[in-house]
Amino acid sequence: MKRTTLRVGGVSLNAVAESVETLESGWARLVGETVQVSVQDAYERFFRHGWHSWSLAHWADLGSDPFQILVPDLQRQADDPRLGGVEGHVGSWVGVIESSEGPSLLLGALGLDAHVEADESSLSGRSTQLIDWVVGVGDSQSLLSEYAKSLADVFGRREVSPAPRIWCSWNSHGWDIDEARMQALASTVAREPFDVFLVDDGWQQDIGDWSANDSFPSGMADLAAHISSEGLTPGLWLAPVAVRDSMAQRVSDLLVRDDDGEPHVMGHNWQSQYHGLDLAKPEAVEFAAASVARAVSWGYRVLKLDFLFAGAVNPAHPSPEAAYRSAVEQIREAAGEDVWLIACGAPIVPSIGVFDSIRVGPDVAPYWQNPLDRYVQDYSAPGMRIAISTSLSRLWLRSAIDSDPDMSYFSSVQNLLTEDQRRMQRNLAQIFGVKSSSARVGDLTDEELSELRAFFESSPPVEQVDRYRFAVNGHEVDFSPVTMDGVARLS
Ligand code: 9PG
Repeated sequence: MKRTTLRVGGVSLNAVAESVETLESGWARLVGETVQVSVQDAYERFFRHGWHSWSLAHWADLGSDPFQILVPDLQRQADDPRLGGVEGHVGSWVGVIESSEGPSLLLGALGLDAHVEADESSLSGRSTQLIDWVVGVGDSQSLLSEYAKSLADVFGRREVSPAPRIWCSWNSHGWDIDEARMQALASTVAREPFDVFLVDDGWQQDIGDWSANDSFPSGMADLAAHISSEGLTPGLWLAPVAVRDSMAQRVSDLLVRDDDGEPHVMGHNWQSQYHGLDLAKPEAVEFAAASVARAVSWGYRVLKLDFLFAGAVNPAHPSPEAAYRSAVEQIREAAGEDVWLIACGAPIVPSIGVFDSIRVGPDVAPYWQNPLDRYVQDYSAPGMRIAISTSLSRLWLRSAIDSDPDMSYFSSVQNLLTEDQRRMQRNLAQIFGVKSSSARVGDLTDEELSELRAFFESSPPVEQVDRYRFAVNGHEVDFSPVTMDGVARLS
């Protein structure tokens, strides 16, 4: 372990690492399992980056306590469970500290598993492996974009083709889907500017049994053929590494287990607890890859792979992310290069280079904030405000991977959001350039329909004015009143 003083971006830093090197780009590279950079001055804010799609990303106040989920059981599926007991300001892979005067300081890992902890004058990184870290000084947003480019250099970047415009069944129909309804909807959706018709959760026998249930009597290949015949690309949702309790017996040997031998609980959903595949086991990876390959063989060309974090949690392994990474590489191979793979509920960095796009926030919802959030403080739960805020905090990630801020709403029916709130989310989707909707297109008013068409048919010029202000098609959009910056509790 070496202590060195170095200058990065005109600022003197103390660094602790196995080795330290300043780069021509003006950045520094550290190597180590645990590293630290510290400065003389005191900083005020910390960019806290959550572990997976639904985990919180925001600027925290270093002078206040960090955001804490109040119900420990919810922590399981909200963020990196390894951070459950940690009290300080800590995030995954990258951290930035910022003050009102002077440049910001970034420490970012170029490895698969890493955390960055902050106090007012230092950033400390730790990984389970000897990995590279980058250190930069400058404007926060540029630092984060540069960090994302370094991630893409290390983990790859999928060839950039415009993200398909997706219609998805989830936010309008939920689990209430069946073959006849999906077929009828495909005809309606085909008349609008969508590329993909995606059948979300509800078609499968069970979480872990990826065959059609009784509501899809002709089978999923038949539905894919129908969707194609309407001129749309068939898309399908699956959670290939999650296993509902009811399925645990059938794949018993493949599950992550606790010390007591019981299958580890990854979270609660589908009116049950669910487990995860132990992706360190080749047979578990084969099982997941086979589920994906089967969906492709049915004719689906867009796959939304969800609850992926359940393949990257394993209390018995120091770096379950490494197993996750090699598993998703095999899943990509099984799917083929030309299938558009969407990662959801996915650990961010280990998904880069494998997936075509990744969800970067929790689910949108037809309400701003769930009143229950006050009691549980779950920042990963569905809600429009948190979805907008966390997604926007990850805008820089686009330099590595297409980033998806979830569905846009167009109707006021069964929707508690104000028109302004809906418009704000649609502007966000235009800024990201990754667009989808679950709209009941057949029920929209003429005006709503023309808004939907304008949204999907245009890619308006976007200019970033400052961190939270943009000009979208010349109109100012200001997200600053809704961000979760400095928010440590939902009220
Ligand atoms: C289908 C949905 C949709 C949605 C996904 C995901 O319990 N939970 O914490 C929880 C989080 C997210 C979630 C469902 C449950 O939504 O993001 O788009 O595909 O699954 O079930």
